[in-house]
Amino acid sequence: MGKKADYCPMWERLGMDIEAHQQLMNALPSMFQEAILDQPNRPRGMDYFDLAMMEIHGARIQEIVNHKEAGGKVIGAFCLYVPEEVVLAAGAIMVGLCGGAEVGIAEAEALLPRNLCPLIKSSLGFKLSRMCPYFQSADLVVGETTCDGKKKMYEILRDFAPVYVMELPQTKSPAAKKLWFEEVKRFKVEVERLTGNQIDKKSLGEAIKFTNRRRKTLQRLNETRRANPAPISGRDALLVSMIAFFDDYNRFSEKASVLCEELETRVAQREGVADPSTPRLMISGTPMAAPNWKLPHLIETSGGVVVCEEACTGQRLFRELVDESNSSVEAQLRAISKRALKYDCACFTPNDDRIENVVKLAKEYHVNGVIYGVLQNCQTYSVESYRVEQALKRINIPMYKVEYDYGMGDVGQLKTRIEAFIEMLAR
Ligand code: BJ8
Repeated sequence: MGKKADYCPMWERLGMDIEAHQQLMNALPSMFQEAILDQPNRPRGMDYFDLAMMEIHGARIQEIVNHKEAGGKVIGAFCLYVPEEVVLAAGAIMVGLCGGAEVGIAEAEALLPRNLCPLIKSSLGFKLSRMCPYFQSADLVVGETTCDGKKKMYEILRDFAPVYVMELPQTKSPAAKKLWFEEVKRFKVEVERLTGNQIDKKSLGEAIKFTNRRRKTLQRLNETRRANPAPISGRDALLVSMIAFFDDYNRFSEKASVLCEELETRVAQREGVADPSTPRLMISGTPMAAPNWKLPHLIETSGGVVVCEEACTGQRLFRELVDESNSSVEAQLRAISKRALKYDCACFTPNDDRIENVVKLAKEYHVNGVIYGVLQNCQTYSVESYRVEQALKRINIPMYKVEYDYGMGDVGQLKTRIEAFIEMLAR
């Protein structure tokens, strides 16, 4: 390996708090080593994703800065509903801004109630503490009217960054679908204004193909996880999903395809990361934004293996494709809006789609149990756990609900409870 690049001048130009950021960078490698790199029998194809995570504030940011210096724009978002195809079609780079670490939470709690979901506090905290180069690079931050905490946080965020909010309906009625289609069109106009680039059917068609290609690769990867033994750990599969939110689309699809080939060979040879008798678990619930691999880490060091994530950092990220057959911008935007409204975030009501989908995934991935993970104070996912549990009971799959935050204080207690659940599954 060559000499490590010095990114400090770049971070300084982005207005980051270099000292505080350095402390974060010093802490991450040992966490990453313990949770990810120390796992036995990892696929070789993970090397790229390890490097991408280690360089997440380095090499990828350098590419983004180069893009900005060449006149390109960067758009950050916190939710899968924000149509990435529109951003790509205008030649901009899209990045995920959801915070998955305790970083900046103290700063955020000076402005937000303490009893708020850690993802919201961490997202604002990353901006306030000037420790996230993605936030610092963003020319526009796109919010959405999903949960109440996020909606109100965006009002505060406006004091610190340019914010644009999309109005997401919370039902799937014909009127709601119409509203969302109008919102997608309004977003296109905003992105064109920001970038100075017109979106036409060619650029939008290509963007749809790029994003679909990434989704299809992730679908292929996840297909392999139906096999027993599981060819890849839940932590590694989550790491791949996390990188998808930051990486260049083409490069990501290429590297993930290489990994898929290796996993398919493993499946054919019945080679896996855990003994075939290991209890197979699905994680269902709130997103696990980088570097929050707390739940899969706990599960996989407690005798289980994670084979599926029913979450935005899992199945929801790649499950639906956009129809590629449309030949006008209007029809393409309609297809983009239709795809998004097939998602089943817990902010929707009623949300039968999600309940049905959890059951379907539990069967398809042959899971023995479900860990329902909710970030503390997330009301929508917490309340919806009741219906999910009832549906799983009907197919005799036990579910265990855990609420957690980004700190380490609850790790011991969570581990004891998760171990007991997995032991019960193994009997
Ligand atoms: S589509 S899951 S990315 S909104 S965990 S901040 S819901 S209080 S993140 Fe999400 Fe879009 Fe839905 Fe997905 Fe609020 Fe709950 Fe916190 Fe959450």
